[in-house]
Amino acid sequence: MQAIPALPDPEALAASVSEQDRSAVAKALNLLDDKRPQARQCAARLLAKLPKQRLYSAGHLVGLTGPPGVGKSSLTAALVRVWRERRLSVGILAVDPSSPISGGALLGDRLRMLSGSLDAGVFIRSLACRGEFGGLSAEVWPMSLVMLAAFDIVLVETVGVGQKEIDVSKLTDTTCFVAQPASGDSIQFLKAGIMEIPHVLVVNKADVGMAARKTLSELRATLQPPRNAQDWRVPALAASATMGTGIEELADSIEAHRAWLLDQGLLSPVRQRFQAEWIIKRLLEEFGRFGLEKLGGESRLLTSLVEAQGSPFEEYDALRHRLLAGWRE
Ligand SMILES: Nc1nc2c(ncn2[C@@H]2O[C@H](COP(=O)(O)OP(=O)(O)OP(=O)(O)O)[C@@H](O)[C@H]2O)c(=O)[nH]1
Ligand SMILES: [Mg+2]
Repeated sequence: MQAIPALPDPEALAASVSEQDRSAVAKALNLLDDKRPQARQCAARLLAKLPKQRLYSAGHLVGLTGPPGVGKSSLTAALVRVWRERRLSVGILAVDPSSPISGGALLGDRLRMLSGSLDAGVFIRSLACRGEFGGLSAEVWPMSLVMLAAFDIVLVETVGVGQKEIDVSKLTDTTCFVAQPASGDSIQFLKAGIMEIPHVLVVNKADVGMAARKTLSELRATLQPPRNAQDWRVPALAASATMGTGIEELADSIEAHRAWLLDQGLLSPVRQRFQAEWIIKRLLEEFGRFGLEKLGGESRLLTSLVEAQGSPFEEYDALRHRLLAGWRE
């Protein structure tokens, strides 16, 4: 008979996560994946114990997305090297549509290859893309919060081919789209508004030469200049993960976007909004539109959740109880 894993003490686990204890982070992520009701309660307490300041006002949640094989994992490895040189710790969530095992292993290998070795300041977790939450697993948001408590930068790698449904831009402070040289798809998606405009655009495989330069200039031509002086100006860059060129600039652009968010006072509101949307999406999945109407309608719910102070599980469970209690009456 297989032993049922014992549940950890959420207070102690939260403290160890905040101290960047990698095995504690792994344990916390497993807990978020555990569907048993007691595990859910334990996870809710863990999330509630993580330092709020780190979860909502610090660190950097970076999304790296792009078509299959464009070089996202290679760029991640190259970026990790730059970030480690800058003394930043990095947690990576790799969302793999095919295999959670090979995806993580591949990324790990690439990181080892490019970064020499994986030091204690880098943590990788790969996730299967279960397709239940608009392509992204529902745990990605709470998992990102756990990682934010531990690491300076949390990078989420996802395969995205332009559709809004599998968009990481609803989960990360800064979304970086990686484009393939000589591929018109991303340009078409951008033009047609099928794809959310990313915060940073990068054409990888610049080492192929002409085709990469052409794609870069086409992308630049597609980008609209900002309407107001204080708006974010989306940079479009070229990089080569294998040659290691353009990586510092990419890291700089990603950091510049975070600085802009902070300067505009947007970092916390953006994260509160992701959390509110995450809660609403889960309520919608469980109770449908009718459930949302019972709770006062989506837009009112969004307004109140953006102001809410609780952890995602606490807020979700409170609303769920309100609904169920209302139905029992
Ligand atoms: N020439 C060239 N090849 C690259 C570059 N970056 C990555 N590649 C190659 O492109 C292939 C895919 O690289 P990955 O980093 O696995 O791409 P990915 O986007 O993570 O792929 P998936 O996760 O499977 O979608 C590999 O064979 C890499 O060696 C680059 O800068 N130049
Ligand atoms: Mg990859």
